[in-house]
Amino acid sequence: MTLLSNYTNKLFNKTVAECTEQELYKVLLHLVRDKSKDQPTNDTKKKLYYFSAEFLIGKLLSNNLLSLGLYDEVQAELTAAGKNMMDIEQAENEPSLGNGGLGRLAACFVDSIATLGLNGDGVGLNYHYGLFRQVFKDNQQTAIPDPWLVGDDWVIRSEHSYVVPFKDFELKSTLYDIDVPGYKQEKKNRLRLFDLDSVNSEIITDGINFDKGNILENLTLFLYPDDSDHAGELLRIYQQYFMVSNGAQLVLDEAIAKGSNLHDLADYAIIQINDTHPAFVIPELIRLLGERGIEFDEAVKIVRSMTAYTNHTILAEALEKWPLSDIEEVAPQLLPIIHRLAEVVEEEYPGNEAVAIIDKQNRVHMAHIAIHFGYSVNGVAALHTEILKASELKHFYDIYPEKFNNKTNGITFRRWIMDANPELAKLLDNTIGTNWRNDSDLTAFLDHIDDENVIKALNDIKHDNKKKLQERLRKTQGVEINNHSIIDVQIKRIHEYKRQQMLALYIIHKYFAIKNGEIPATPITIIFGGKAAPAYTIAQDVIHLILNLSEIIANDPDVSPHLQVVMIENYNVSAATYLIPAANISEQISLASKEASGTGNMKFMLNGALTLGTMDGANVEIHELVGDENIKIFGKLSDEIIELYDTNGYVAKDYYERETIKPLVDFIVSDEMIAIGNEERLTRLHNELINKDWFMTLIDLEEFIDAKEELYAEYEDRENWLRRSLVNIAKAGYFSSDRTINDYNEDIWHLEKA
Ligand code: NBG
Repeated sequence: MTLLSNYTNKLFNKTVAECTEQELYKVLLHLVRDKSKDQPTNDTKKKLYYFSAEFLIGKLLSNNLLSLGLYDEVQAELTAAGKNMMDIEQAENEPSLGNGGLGRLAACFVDSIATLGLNGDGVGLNYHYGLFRQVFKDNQQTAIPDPWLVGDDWVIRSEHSYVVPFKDFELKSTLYDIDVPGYKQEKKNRLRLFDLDSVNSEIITDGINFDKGNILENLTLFLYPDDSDHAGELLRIYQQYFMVSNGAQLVLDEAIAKGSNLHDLADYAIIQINDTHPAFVIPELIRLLGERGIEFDEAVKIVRSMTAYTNHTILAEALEKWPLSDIEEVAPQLLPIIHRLAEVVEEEYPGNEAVAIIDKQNRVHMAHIAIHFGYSVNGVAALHTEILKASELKHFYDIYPEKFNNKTNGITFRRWIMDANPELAKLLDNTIGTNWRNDSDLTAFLDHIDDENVIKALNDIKHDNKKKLQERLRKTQGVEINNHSIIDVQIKRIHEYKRQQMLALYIIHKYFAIKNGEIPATPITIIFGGKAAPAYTIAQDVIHLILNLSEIIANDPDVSPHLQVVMIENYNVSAATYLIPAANISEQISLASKEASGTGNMKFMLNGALTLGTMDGANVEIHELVGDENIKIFGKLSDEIIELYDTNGYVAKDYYERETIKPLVDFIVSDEMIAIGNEERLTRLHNELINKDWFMTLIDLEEFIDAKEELYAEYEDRENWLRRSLVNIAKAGYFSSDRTINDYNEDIWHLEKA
């Protein structure tokens, strides 16, 4: 009996060939789960706990097959039985435990931590319906629940349970685990997700609405529930406190089990706080240590030597500030501790309001707690860390320069090349050998820049990937793309600073040009994907604009053969694994200074797309690695932008009045657009761009248009394009999350390797 037929026989009494795709998915799920169940967990003395509100892990089947070394054998058996892994994967629900960059980064990190043989678990919540599932209706985004927990899957209920005290009641948690096998590792780690048995989906009505006051039934329904009203704000605090109290109890339990007397807790545990959402873990740990007999001062010292904070954005919305009165309503037991922490800071830095824990409006600054009472603060790309030091967190850098460090983000090569682009992975094996699979070093690929066969292979692989994408879009969205077109992609959360609206304005420009008889040499397909937060109106207006443009162009026979606009519905990790390997152009066009790092930019680079970007986030480092010729940079620099904010120097209207820009912006409210769209949304967006434009769409628009035209023209020299693509791939090794995690470990965690 073979590996698979053993299971197909046992589970369905069929041969591999007789099983349906659904059945084969079950078979592989059981196979992988059995294998990883048998693996021991990492058990070195000191352990890392990566606390995060989200883990955007993506489908697990292929990735775990790869890690466990089963992929090739399974693939061969499936092929022999006339089955195809991609079809089988369709049966897997994508876990809905994350939303954006920070969540995807956390997923790459747990993969790399396990792969490097480090002892480290992720700690978070088991959301039943994720953020939401995005559905387009009337060219607008609507949100419905995204049920992904279907019983027989990767999430395994454990025996662990803790009691979390709230003001009016106590909640008893249930811990669920997802195994995280490292690539070719004997030992595994886990994702520890806390949940509540009483949560009840029946309270959801009308999209993703529910009674926000009903904590017993709503606590882990959704990630980032709408917090635009008071009840929503409290719910966020309930979630955060539930996560960290459970997590802290887990940390203490595990340390004690390994022999800690708690005075030496820092020898057993390190907590990495992923953005501010888990920052309550600091007062909570102090409280729990107090309950176990450790005096406040000592508890502060302990916590100060075992917690570290990562900042993921300079946007104010992510530096959470909770009113003291809210915390009092949810977890009043934290208040005395927070007040004492505030006093400690006041004693240490008297009168320094900029670094106070509690501000004049009685709000608690979560980032301030994390910075004062942790030992490390890191940004996620070189430029971002410099901006933190020089402006956003300058007051902290002045007092704690030694705490600040940079950890440029990374991506796991298991998912983003081995799994997403197996043909490219094979080409690398054949040209530079297979070591890159372990050490992520791709530089030897540069030696093949003049090898015609390699260049041709790169071309063929890209084209194959375009065909796969075409097939997927046909199946999932009923959209037909041209697999001979330039594939130009912007995928990420919809946010004004990321400037999807600028790309939309470019599309209008191109639409006019084609109408005017300027036909592109190669047809162009521009693809967007991303969700807009339900309470973020302008972001939804941008989606509306894109969907309208897509319709107008599709219905215009003069333009549609040359230009197509597609917006992916419910963009997620699986969609990304199809889009990125097929892309020629990677749109990284945020307003300089605003994108902390980006990680999509790294995935595109690794898969041979050329970046069209501003000098922002990790684009700066990509530029440095590949050189001017292999990236297209445009737009204002971050210093100029920061200066403009400081001096209120940007006036959108001045740009709008330019004759190159006005017609593009005005097309948003043209008769043609209004005829198919929602007038209120379109007028609001038009108005916003002219009168406010907080993220300066118009400042870079002309340069952006020129850069795009140049890049499209350069695509016509296909050989040179492919050589540039090769350089991007060869230089992408630096962006392996294994490198990032190694850096975290050497500078912050100091865990021993298994
Ligand atoms: C995001 C930033 C990205 C960055 C990721 C991971 C949040 C709050 N921030 O630029 O916007 O790449 O974090 O660090 O998701």
